[in-house]
Amino acid sequence: MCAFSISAQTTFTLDSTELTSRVVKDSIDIPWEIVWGPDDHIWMTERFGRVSRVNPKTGNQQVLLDLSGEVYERSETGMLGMALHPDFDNSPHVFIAYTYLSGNSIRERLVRFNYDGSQLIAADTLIENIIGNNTHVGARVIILPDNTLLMSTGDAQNRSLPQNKSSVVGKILRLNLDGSIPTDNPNPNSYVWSFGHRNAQGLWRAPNGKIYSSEHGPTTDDELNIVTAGGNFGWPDVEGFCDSPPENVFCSANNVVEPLAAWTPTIAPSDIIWYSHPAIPELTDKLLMTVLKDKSLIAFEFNAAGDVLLNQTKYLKGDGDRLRDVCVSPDGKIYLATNGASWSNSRPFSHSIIELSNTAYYSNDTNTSSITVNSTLDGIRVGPNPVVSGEALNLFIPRKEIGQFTMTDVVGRTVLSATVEGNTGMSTEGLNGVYFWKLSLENGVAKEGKLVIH
Ligand SMILES: [Ca+2]
Ligand SMILES: [Ca+2]
Ligand SMILES: [Ca+2]
Repeated sequence: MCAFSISAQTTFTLDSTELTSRVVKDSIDIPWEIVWGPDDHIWMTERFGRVSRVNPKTGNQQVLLDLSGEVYERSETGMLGMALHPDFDNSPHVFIAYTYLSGNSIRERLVRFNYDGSQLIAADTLIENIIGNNTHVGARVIILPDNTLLMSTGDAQNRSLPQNKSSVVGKILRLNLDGSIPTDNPNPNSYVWSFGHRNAQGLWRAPNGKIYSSEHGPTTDDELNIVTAGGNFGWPDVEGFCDSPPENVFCSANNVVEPLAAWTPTIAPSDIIWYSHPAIPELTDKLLMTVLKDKSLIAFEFNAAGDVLLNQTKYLKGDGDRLRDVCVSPDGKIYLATNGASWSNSRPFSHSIIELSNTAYYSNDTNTSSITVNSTLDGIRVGPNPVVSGEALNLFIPRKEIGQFTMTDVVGRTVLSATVEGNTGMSTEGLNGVYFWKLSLENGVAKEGKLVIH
């Protein structure tokens, strides 16, 4: 454990690594989602209805979209989850979930915007009219490697809908990126991918291939789950584990998926993200979860398959604010969005984005010289990073230019070498570990970086 303060630059120690915390930006309304963009900026939603790019070095905020006149914001609702298209150079799409009023009814929709380089424009509504409430509206959005999208919806304080598979309430939904229903959904006519959810506000697909969710319980039993196609996660008949006589009856009759972990008293878990980078060894290859009520960051360690939770360690527990959201830069710095001191105290424009970094790691030349800069200035990107061994490594090369791609292992042996033209997929079959790549275009532009395959 450590002393952690968000009010100023400070240093503190995890188990043995000294981290520096720095306020990237303060006086934010209520940041709900932060994601690291391919432009090396933090993309942020603020609940009252704005989307911005925040420069992580200067804190400068560029507003890309202001829907505050349309977004309905009370209590837990507003402009919430956001995901960027994984091939942003060619498909600059931003997917955002937010609540709105239809007559007097609170509803939720998922909208796809286009980024024109300075604003979000030309919205396409992918799904709407999802029943909402002032609380329990889920709204976490992630994109999977198969270019489908998962979105959580809350139970909207309605206990009859999460077990009703014909309703999209209390579910995890799966959509194609154009809003159509994937033909391999459990029911090819339904967005519903898993059901029996109360209010999942964390979703992440880990390099081990598992998709994890965090979920708010009632007065007991917050949960960490592995979500699976067609799975029944129990709510409202089951809270946490199947561990009471009526729950046992329901669980065996309905094949309920139990959580990996449950918390009583509740801690209020929010965003989750996998941390692969070596910069902060205590967190490397662990799932991180920001926690609101308990004001902490929990790191989960799993077995290689990702289906057995080996241990969990709580960090940052101190006198800080509630931690709503997290993103990670490609060079291994962690960014946290804070949400005030208490649930009812939302005090607009008093919230922050905090950077945590292991400064000693970056003062080591061999580390800094090999950090991937995901700049889009020259249009070259190589990713994802990390990439799962056996899955495609994508080279994004503008204007069908021709280049030479090479990749070496840590002792300098060449493991991949090819002449490439335009966007190209490379196989990572048989590779596992840390590698260094270089891509040289015929026009003289060259770029290099570090890649983790596992
Ligand atoms: Ca996030
Ligand atoms: Ca459950
Ligand atoms: Ca239970």
